[in-house]
Amino acid sequence: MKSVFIVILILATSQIAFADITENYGWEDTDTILGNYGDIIATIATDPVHSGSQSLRLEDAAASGTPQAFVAWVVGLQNGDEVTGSFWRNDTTPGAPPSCRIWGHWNDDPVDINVYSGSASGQSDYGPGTGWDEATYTWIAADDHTGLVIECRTYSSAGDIVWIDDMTIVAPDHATIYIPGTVAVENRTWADIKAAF
Ligand SMILES: [Ca+2]
Repeated sequence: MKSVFIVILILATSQIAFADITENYGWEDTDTILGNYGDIIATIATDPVHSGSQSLRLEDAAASGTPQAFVAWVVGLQNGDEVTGSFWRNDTTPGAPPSCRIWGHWNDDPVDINVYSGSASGQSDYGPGTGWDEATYTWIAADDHTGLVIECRTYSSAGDIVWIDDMTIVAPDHATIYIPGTVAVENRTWADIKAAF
């Protein structure tokens, strides 16, 4: 009888440990991204869309390098935590830019999205380039990192445009997931971009 209670206790504890929270965003509102690194112009589009009536349009505006649009931010992570991110991307140029990938970097400051605490790696494939496909990646928190910024990286020339839609972020329930519209985040570059409109 005692062992039965222990098994039940272990099951109950593991369920608590693996309880997840999920946030979805389909760019059906006016909010675009949480921030950026490198020059990237983020606007709401109405064509193409994966579902609903709007998507996110990302235009590479960087003279060189790979600009990043910060589309989600997870804070309160502990070592071993799993975070899965996905979004649908529209790419109609097989094997050639424009392309995009879901990627991430650690951010150990829970109040400043612009802090960079090292690469967290991301998706390796650029997708088939035949329309909408789902980009996804799972990160495992390690080395005492407490936050993860999830990016859409665009490749690879100024003027390249990609669209993304229907993002889903899953994280342990002791963490907090920020998606566009849930936190007011600005940095100078983003402010400059907005001022240009
Ligand atoms: Ca949508």
